[in-house]
Amino acid sequence: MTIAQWQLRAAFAARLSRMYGREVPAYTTLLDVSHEVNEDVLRSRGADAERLGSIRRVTAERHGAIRVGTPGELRQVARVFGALGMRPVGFYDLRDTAVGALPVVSTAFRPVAEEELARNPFRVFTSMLTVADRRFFDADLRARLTAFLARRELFAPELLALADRAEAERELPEADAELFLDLAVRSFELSAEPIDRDWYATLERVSAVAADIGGVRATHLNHLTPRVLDIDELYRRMAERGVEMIDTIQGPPRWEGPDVLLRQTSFRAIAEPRALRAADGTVTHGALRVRFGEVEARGIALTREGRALYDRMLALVDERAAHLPPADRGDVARAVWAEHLPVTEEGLAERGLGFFTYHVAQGRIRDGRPPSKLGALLRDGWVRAEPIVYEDFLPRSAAGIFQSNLDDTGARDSAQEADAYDAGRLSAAMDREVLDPFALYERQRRLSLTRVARELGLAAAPDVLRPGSP
Ligand code: OOG
Ligand code: NI
Repeated sequence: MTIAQWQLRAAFAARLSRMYGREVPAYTTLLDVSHEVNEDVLRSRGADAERLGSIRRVTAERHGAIRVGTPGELRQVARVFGALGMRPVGFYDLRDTAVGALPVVSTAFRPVAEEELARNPFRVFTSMLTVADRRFFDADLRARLTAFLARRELFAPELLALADRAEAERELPEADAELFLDLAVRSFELSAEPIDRDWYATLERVSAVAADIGGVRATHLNHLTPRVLDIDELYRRMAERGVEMIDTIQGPPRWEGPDVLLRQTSFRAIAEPRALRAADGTVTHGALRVRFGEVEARGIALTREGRALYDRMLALVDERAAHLPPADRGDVARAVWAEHLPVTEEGLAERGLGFFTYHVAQGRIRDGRPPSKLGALLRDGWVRAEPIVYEDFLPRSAAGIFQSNLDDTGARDSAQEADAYDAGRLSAAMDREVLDPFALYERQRRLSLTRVARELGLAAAPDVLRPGSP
């Protein structure tokens, strides 16, 4: 018996979920409430509830978040996720967002092919400490941090060897698969090893995130996030159960039009018992608040134009809400959205703001030859459009999720020059290309148009809709 790559990915996600449920019991509550909400939505909205993914996919869907210290560690993580058919997609710089400065840059590992996403869309938001950024770390701290990180080993050599094999062969024999999964899941458990209290505190003065990454000798899952079909309802029910949630739902507001991109919220980081070692060697039992539970609702992927509009709308909301109480922000956002964004999927497609795939409509009687233009094909019922779900993340929401769980914003010396971290630098560190999410959605759209042309016998694949095109 061999275990295929996608089965390894599904099994890894399921085991990680069981592990996190044991470590963070409130996560189990979050899962229970997510399931309840999803069932209720399915009952009340019927087939429409599955427009952005089958209930089977949505129920199993999770994203995790992990944090590593160095390019070398990132490269190893990429091998572990490579074994699971997950590739780095997107570059997120969290060092300068509107909601604060964090000493990390990130990418997300996920499957990219449509059929792989349908089998299991597990993804992991992965952040790397920007040790070389002088605004956060002065020369002395940088040297100590570099030495500390160089001495630790996050992944067993045996795990990495199995990972390379699984990636090359896209499967593993059952016994090897079992060993791989066991070692992989264990690499992300919270370590019981005592933490050097002074060293942790030194890094905490720069940023709690720096301490969480560089203050300990292992890595751990930071959170695991289920997907829910009604995040406002979930937020209400979690609060009802007495779980302390962060103040807001990040991302787009709730509004009357189609869901786009990603909405996320979380419960506050819980105090977890951790062993701390003092300078004199005595070990005491303290607690650290770093890990939490998050939940998300996914919407339609936006094109570059759509995304630019989203960013402009956010800036507009900031501007208009600046002098209002925080509770009014939602209403301001709804008003801005109503002014700028079409309220229907057709509107998003026609204005070139959202990504869709196109499919020959079945079972309708049509006369004559199909028109060549996409607008006419849709209007005359030859073709129907299906939204592409957003599979990625949002830098500002990510920073907001990080930030909302920190008590302290940390310290940064803005007089220093920022170090240039970009997608190319991450690609080089991993020796794997960080893929452009827009290009992936574009490819999916183009493939569907090529298929439509073939099935309808058109001379060429129709062009995508542009504002004002027939
Ligand atoms: C990652 C925070 C970002 C998301 O969903 O946007 C994130 C972290 O806290 O390590 O997971
Ligand atoms: Ni997350």
